[in-house]
Amino acid sequence: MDERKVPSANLEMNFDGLVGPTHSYAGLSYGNVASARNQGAKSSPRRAALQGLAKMEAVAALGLVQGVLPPHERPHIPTLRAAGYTGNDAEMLTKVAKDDPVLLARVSSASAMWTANAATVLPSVDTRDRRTHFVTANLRAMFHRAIEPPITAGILRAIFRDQTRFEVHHALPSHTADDFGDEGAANHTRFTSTSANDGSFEGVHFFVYGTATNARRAPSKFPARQTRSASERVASLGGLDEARTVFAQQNADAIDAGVFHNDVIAVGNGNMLFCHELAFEDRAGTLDALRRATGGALVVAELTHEEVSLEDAVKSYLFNSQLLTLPDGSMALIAPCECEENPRVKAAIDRVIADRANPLARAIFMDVRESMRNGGGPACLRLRVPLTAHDIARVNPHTMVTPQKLVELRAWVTRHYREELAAADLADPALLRESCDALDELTRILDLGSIYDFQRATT
Ligand code: SUG
Repeated sequence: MDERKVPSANLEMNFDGLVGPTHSYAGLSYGNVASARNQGAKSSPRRAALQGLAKMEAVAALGLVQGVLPPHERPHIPTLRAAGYTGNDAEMLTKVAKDDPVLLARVSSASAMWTANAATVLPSVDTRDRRTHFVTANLRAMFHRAIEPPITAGILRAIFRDQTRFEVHHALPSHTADDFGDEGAANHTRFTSTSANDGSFEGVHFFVYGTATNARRAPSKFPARQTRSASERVASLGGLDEARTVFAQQNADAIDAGVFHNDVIAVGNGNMLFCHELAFEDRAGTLDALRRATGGALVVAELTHEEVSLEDAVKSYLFNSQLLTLPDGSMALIAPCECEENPRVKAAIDRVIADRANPLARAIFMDVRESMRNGGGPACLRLRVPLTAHDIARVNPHTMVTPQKLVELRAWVTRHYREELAAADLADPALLRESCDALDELTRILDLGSIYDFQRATT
């Protein structure tokens, strides 16, 4: 086996989504300003995937355990069939491109790359049955994302196979506009009482929602994607201790400014919360509740609107940085390179690093521009899985990023991915064939078995 030795310490794993071969800019996410701004631009699937791999390599080089989640099959032919399209694949693609190009863009989106929206992860130390629970997100707010959950659940089951240690739940049911809207870990943060963040330390679970039946206010322009009812169901599925669970409403004005998930305005890790003063509807009450739940351990680094405006925060995606605990117990911020280019944002990062009251010791700037143009920064691209040493040995080892795996994955991307993609290319049956060939090979590289519909089709 080529994989690295199983680490002996208890660890948090970061699983990044590998960008898929149909990565494109279709303006599909209302309320996500980058997605709207870049609608119709040409994309580079190859560059996007290589940028993602470089980020994985950088995190692994810090001494952390990095994993990878595969793309979903796109264009998603089963969704077209369910919508009444008939004939062979090429005929269906031609017809939908003519009739309904938006539907074609939706079933082609590579949005599964943003694995912070794949699921909410509840580590074994915090759950009633002492197993790690994954609650697959239903992503019901956007059509192109609402088709992700069944494939996501299948992928998670192929990685976390040992049911005595892991449970992968189906997505929450969602049948009307006001029931459980769940966007996964992007609206969930787990705090501990020190900078240690792995699955052996008890956590406080912080759920942030955009809307609730008794919400103080609602956004007036853009949709609130996460509902409080969904967050409560997620907590309940894991049997979390109520005394260690905090629910808070997102600031409605922030949603209207383009903060469509909490991870666009706040990031937490271990005992540190890094956020904007306009993150929560009830700022003081939320911070108090978190301080109480963590027994006073929480360290808050907060930026005022004066220091960094909401607009700059959304443009630079400062708070969509990964806040990581390094092996020496200090923390690093993996930030988008757009943050380094904005003098106000860069100055704010430098100020927080210089402040000895918090554990942040350094920032590393990464170029993930292809993903950023769709509103996906470093933190959107990863799902955190806090594990114990015992359980990390039960994770499918072929999904762990090693130097050798990186060589293999880079060669795979270079072999299969197009350098450039325009909207019209999504109807090209050759793109579908190329994608299926690539994904089929990837399931062997990552030892995932047959996770895709096209691999299981009998006709
Ligand atoms: O759901 N963008 C994604 C970005 C998700 C970011 N995730 C987190 N914040 N955790 C979304 O809005 C745009 C696709 C397009 O327009 O082609 C998109 O789906």
